[in-house]
This record gives sequence, structure tokens and C-alpha cells, in this order.
Amino acid sequence: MTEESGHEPQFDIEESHRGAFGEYGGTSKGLIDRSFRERIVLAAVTLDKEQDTKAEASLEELALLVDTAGADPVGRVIQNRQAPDKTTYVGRGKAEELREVSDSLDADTVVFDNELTPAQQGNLEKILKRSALDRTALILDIFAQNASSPEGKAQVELAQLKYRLPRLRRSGYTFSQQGGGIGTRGPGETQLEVDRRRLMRRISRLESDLKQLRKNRATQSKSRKRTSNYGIAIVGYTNAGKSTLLNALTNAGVLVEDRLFATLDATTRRLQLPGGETVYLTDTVGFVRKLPHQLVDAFTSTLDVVIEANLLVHVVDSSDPDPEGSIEAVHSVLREIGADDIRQIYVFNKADLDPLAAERLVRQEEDAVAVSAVTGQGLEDLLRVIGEHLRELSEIVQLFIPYDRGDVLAKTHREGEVLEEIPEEKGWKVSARLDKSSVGRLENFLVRA
Ligand SMILES: Nc1nc2c(ncn2[C@@H]2O[C@H](COP(=O)(O)OP(=O)(O)OP(=O)(O)O)[C@@H](O)[C@H]2O)c(=O)[nH]1
Ligand SMILES: [Mg+2]
Repeated sequence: MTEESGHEPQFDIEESHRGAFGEYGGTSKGLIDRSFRERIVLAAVTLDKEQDTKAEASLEELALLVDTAGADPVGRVIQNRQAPDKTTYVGRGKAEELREVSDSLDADTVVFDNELTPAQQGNLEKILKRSALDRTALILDIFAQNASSPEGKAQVELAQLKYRLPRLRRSGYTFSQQGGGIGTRGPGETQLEVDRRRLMRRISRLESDLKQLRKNRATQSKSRKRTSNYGIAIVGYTNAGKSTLLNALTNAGVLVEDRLFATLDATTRRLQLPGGETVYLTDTVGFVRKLPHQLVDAFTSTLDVVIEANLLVHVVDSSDPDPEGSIEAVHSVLREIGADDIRQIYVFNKADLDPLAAERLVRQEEDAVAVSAVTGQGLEDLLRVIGEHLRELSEIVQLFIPYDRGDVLAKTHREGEVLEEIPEEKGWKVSARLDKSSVGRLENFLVRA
């Protein structure tokens, strides 16, 4: 389904081959032309009438994504059908209607609220006579604009290349040559094969670079673990206020912006809880409905910190019109990365904007706190709840360690918090707060009460 019709637009893969980590050319010359505000029509399929509000929330968000990408949403078309059409996603008639709407609104592009198959995209572009983008490409485009660290850039580029690989086409077609056919075909199979091989080479290069980075990170987090401190990851929907919360709690100075996906890199800061425990708090990339799987795959090294956390602080914007939908979107990403069994504390943020909504949401969840990361309201409560949860993950035990086992004493210090250490005739009597797993490892030295 890749080559063939010759009518699809060609992605210029050359632009993704620059630099050590390869600056993704998409930032300057991406899917959306940012030299002017492109006019965009949004299109979605709802599968049953009941899902209408859900589809609308999703489309609302798509409009926000389009705006974040630097273009103007100028129209919306929703189609209700049993299943997306295999060849054109919306029905063929609807596609024709989309063209008319786009013509009348003078729109440059139609963005579909789902991932299109390469074939659907090609077919749609033929009918629409303009480009057809999908949600995935749009989100990838925004990530590309926001990536700043070498790792972030590499992860985004990897996701983009994986998205493009099945979409590579023969070159030669541009929209100004509409109606072509003969004469609009590209150089053919050979060039296509060359392009594809190059792309695959670049993909494996990025994968190995990222693997190395991941290894380095694992070493770092191991040394952090050795000092027995807990890792807490701040997760949540994009723009919920995760970075603001990290800043409020630790003065981290992370960039805060009223835009989607302002944060792509993980930032970790130490935080001392009122109970005395030191924890490591990490702010990371935000999630969104239908987060492209290519991105989730590519961001494994960033998301490791979530998977390895002892506790998740799930930040929700309580002034969000559909907070439950956002919470569900976050859960679905957590499931995808295998972090859904980690204990979560819900933080209903922006309580200053909508106190009633925040209160309502707090009542719905078991472990929940209403806060405002901006005014500081509720933050003390949050720290107290975090402390309580961590204490549940550990227990206070009594140990007896003979003097010739200095190694065990050192290990106890490394893995836990030593509360008391009394030298006696034959060894140390130690009282320590330890993780359940450490307790297992030190079993031989436990003094049963
Ligand atoms: N009124 C109010 N605004 C808030 C609060 N917390 C965050 N904001 C605003 O919400 C916007 C997003 O905040 P960020 O901290 O960047 O959100 P984020 O979750 O890190 O977002 P991404 O990194 O883009 O996923 C900013 O404009 C913040 O000033 C709050 O408690 N009250
Ligand atoms: Mg952020």
C-alpha cells in the first residue's frame, strides 16, 4: 500500500538527516507552514450518538492542538457512522462535502481527529485536493516544535520517522499539479527504496543513541535508589499544571506555559517532606487523548522515571470541562507503559479557578487533594498525604547487626532511614524505616518483637 498511485505528496526525508542527533526539519519546514496562519478544517467520525459529547471534547482539543501548532481552525465537520470507512475514513460523500466546505472556507488543510492509514490519507488528499493530516502528525509536529534537549529531539525524530516510514511515497506530486497522472509520477521504486533504507538507517541510529541515554539514566536512578529515597513522578494531562506544581514545591524553575506540551524533558528535584523523608520529585511530559503510540514508544527513556516511581502524583485541571475524560486518557497511557499498578494520588489543581469543581472531584476519588499550584492553597495537605502514602510503602523494623557485619549496617543505611543505632556488647541494635523489599533482604537480622 505504499508506492503505487503516485498521487500522494512526498515527504522530503532529506530534511530529517541533519546533525548528530538530526534536527528535525519539521520544526522550520513542517507539516504546517508557519510562515502564515494556515486555515484548517477539523473532521471527526463518531461511532455512536451517545459518544457525541466525547467526540466533541476530542474535537475541541484537536482545535487547541491546531492552534498550538500555529494554525487556525476555521470549521468542523462530524460524521456519525458505524465504523470509519476503510478507504477514506469518513464516507466518500462526506469527503466530497469536506472539500466543498474547505473550498468555501478557503481552508488549506483538513485535519482528522484520528490516525489515518497511509492509504486513507492518500485517498482523502485526492478527493479533498488539499492536504489531509491526522491527529498523530499534528501532535508529532507540536512535539517537534517544543523539543529542546538532544534526548527530546531524538525521541521526537524517532517517532516522526516511524510515522513516516509506511507513508513514504514516490516523489513528484504537488498539489499544483492536480489532475496530473502521467507526468506526475516520481522516479520510481529505486528512489523509494533508497529513501526507505536511509530512513531505516536513521531509525536504528536513533534507537541505539537513545538506548545509550537510557542506560546512563538507569545508572543515575540506581545511585538514587541506593540512597533509599523515594521516587515520585508527577503525571497528568498536558497543561494541567504539573510543572507549576513542581516549581511551587521545589523552586525548580521549570518552564510553565499556557500551551500544550510545554514540557517534554523530565526534570527531577529533591524535596524534603514535613515528616523528614527526602523524596525525588519528577515532572515530565504531559499526556493527551489518543497520544500517538509512536511517541509513547519513542519516549520510553523519558517515561522510565514514571514506570520506576514508587508513587504517582496525578495532576488534574479541575477547571477542565471534561476532567473525567482527561483522567481516563492519562490512565490509558499509564496502562500502555505498564505504570497503571503504581499507587496514585489525585491532585485536583487550579482550585482557585473553580473551587466547586475541585471539591466535587476530590469527593469522587479516594486519595485526592484539591490544590492551587499558583496560590499555594492545599500544598501542605498534599505533602502530608504523600508522606502518609510513603510510610505505607515502608515499615519500621528492629534489627540486630553483629559488629563483624559492618557491611549489613552500611546496607541498612543505604536502603532505609536509620532512626536509632545503639551499640551493644555484641553488635548494633538498630531501628530503621525500610522498604518492604529491603526488609526481605535483611530478614536474617530482624529482631521479632
Ligand atoms: N489559575 C491557575 N492556573 C494554573 C495553576 N497551575 C497551573 N496553572 C497555569 O496552567 C498553565 C499550564 O501550566 P504548566 O505548569 O505549564 O502545565 P503542565 O501540566 O506542566 O503542562 P505541559 O508541560 O504543557 O504538559 C500555565 O498557564 C499555568 O500558569 C493553578 O493552580 N491555578
Ligand atoms: Mg509542563
